[in-house]
Amino acid sequence: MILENKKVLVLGVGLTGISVLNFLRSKTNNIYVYDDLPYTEIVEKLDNFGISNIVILDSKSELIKDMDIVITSPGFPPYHEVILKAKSSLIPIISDIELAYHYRKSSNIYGITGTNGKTTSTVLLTEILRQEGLKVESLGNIGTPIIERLTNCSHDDHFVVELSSFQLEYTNDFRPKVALILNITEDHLNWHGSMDSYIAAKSKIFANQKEEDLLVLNYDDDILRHININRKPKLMYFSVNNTIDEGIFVNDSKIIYRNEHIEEEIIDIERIKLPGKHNLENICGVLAICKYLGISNDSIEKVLSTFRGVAHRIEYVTTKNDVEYYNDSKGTNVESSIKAIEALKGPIILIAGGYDKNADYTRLIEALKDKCKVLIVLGQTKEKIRDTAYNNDFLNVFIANDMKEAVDIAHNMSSPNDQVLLSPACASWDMYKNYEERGDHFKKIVNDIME
Ligand code: UMA
Repeated sequence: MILENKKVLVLGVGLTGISVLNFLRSKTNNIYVYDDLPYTEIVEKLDNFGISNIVILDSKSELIKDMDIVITSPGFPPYHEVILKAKSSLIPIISDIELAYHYRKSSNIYGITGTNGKTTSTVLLTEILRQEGLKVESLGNIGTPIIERLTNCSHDDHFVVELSSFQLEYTNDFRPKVALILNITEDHLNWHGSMDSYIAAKSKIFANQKEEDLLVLNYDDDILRHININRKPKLMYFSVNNTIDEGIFVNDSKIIYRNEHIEEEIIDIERIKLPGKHNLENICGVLAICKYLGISNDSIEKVLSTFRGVAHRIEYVTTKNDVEYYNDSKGTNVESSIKAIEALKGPIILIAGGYDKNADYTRLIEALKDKCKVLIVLGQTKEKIRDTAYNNDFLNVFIANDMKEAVDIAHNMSSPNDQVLLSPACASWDMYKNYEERGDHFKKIVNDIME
């Protein structure tokens, strides 16, 4: 990809945009930027990162149609005015993933996507590869933009890249050595427009793979078992529900790897610290990659017997008086909170509620009925969740005015073997800057009470 002297428009001045702008400065002098933010805030952001000599465009600018290429940030939906303008002028639009791929210094790229479990799987694979002695880093949707690292490394560095459908949508040539799709369920349909487009975006992770590459798919996921694969990368399935002829599967509480030559036990699931069936799926997907890369069972065992997960995702906090505390502040929608409830053995005291995204909480209440003994609600949605609980005959509901009160109630209501779970099923923006701040606050309050 030749960018020299090309007119490049970068959309967004968030994590992605800033990393792309930094990279482009050595490639061309014709850099333009667009962001919905007010002009002064864009200038301030660019100043903060020492980025100058950039032309800031507004969405009505006639210059947009003269661009040679647009590099978009993942948050820009396809119906954004500027994206539509670029499309109607037939200007190529790519993501930072595509750009970084063209300028990569290493091809050891292991891409992970899926509706749920991407981050945990990305961190887990990174930890196992590191345990094996490889120089490895997690990049992408997890929070470190890919371009900063992939273009500035040695050829034997390894990169586990978490990929969102937004990022994959704008790739053309991107070809990871290994691609893993964990699952596909309905999500981001407002962005993609339809389930078919969402699946098509996810499928781009393997679209350019060749025979020597590996594609790992979840055999238990109907969509993935029937997904259309045109080119033929080596295919490996994983399954937690079925015994399969080739791949990774769970049998008799053991994770097994089987191919035409061997069948071996990798680990007894009793040894695994990460809770939940959904995490077992993530683990099996990651182990398929490990087997392909020839990683030793010793490294796998060492990591799986200690790895407790990623911060804010069913994160174990502490145990006091035989009551366990879990922080799942990343549970920002009903589906992910249901996953958290399913993951714990119970009885659960659930703390939920937060920013109102107009969701329906009926499914949440149905999921918690059998496992939760108490529901504590807070935030903007507290009455709405409480009323849904009442309407579905779950009556043990308490309203808390803030997180401290919620934890106090949970603490007072708990008895040995209970599990207190913060999994709000809502975004955090009514009370906090982001879900991390909310989760950190929860953990601090829990630890203070314990002291
Ligand atoms: N902006 C607009 N108009 C829009 C959308 C965004 O002007 O319609 C501007 C915003 O004003 C802001 C900038 O674009 O200045 C932000 O860009 P962005 O929303 O693309 O976010 P980044 O900061 O670049 O972060 C992105 C990912 N964000 C999204 O996909 C929404 C981060 O994933 C990712 O960590 C980062 O790139 C590095 O790769 C976050 C995420 O929520 C964690 N991802 C979604 C998810 O996991 O569900 C997909």
